[in-house]
Amino acid sequence: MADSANNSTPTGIITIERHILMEQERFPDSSGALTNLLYDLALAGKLIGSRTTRAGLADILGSAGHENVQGEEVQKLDVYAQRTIYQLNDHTGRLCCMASEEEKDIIPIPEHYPTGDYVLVFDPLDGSTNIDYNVAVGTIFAIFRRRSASGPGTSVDVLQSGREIVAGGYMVYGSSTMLVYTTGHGVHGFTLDPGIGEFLLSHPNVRVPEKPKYYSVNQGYEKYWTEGVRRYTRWLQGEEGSPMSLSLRYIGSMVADVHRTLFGGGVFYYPADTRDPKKPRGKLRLLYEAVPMSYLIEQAGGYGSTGRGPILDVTPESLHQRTPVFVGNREIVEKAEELIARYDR
Ligand code: FBP
Repeated sequence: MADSANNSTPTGIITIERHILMEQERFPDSSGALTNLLYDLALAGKLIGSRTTRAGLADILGSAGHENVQGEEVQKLDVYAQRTIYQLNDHTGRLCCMASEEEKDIIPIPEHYPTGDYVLVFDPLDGSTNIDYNVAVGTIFAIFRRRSASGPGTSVDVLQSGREIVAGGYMVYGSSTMLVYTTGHGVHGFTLDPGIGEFLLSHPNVRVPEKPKYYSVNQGYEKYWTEGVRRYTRWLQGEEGSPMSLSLRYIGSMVADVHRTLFGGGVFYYPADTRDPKKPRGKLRLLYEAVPMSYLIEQAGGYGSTGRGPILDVTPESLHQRTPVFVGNREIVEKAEELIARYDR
């Protein structure tokens, strides 16, 4: 059996647990806390995944009847996903705090539980506007090492740039449930075998294909885009003397649109929207959407940009800070930066 230390593809049936353990071998002095944290996220993925597949049957569709800090209608499945991830991680002693798209403030570890060395930030259910239409949704997560010495975690521990990330990934609940993650040594994809309830390694060492296929954007907002973004879109469509002629695909769940970009090549972007002064920086959130997805794409040979520079270089000023997002094949994303720099002074 080949080991993962030299990044060669392990053979045989590789469960996520076995793979995470093999990754841990890279860090001889590791405490195993990160390993167990990733285990629990995989378990959360199985639990949430099983709910989404039965969504039409179980009383899990529709609104939970209140709004979240983003001003969005919270869906019942959002609540279930949020609670599941929180309850699997609040008592383990691995985390000093958490942060979620669904919670206004940093989520403390209950006082009667020990705190640990890691910070977990997550979007419990991404693409929630698609839940009722049986369209793929997902969970996105990023893990950082704490900065403060000990005790309850604070904003110092949470508001870290993407360069400090130690692990990132997502679960996509689509025609199958997949978990895709990285700890900085390549990107690996696992497919849930519902028959045995195990995530099995199905896509080792994922690389963004060199030949891009799709561009992915909500073109319904084109009238609100800047000149640079409009010209960029025409360039992707093969106009403006461009060698490109990509096909358009847009699901409206970032997880699903980035998953397709990671495996099919191309670019997913959600640019700044000049229509609503409240959304000068785009819609997607930096800490628990843009950073983990950029980290994954870059680990797979691609690039993640704000349109003006690397997303991983941005240090968040606030928990729910938004950012324009361009992720995909490096040269295609760099073209966005070039046209935005030229036309959107
Ligand atoms: P949440 O569902 O987690 O709030 O995420 C926001 C999101 O649904 C992304 O998944 C998706 O890329 C985007 O918003 C779709 O926005 P729009 O409907 O404006 O195209």
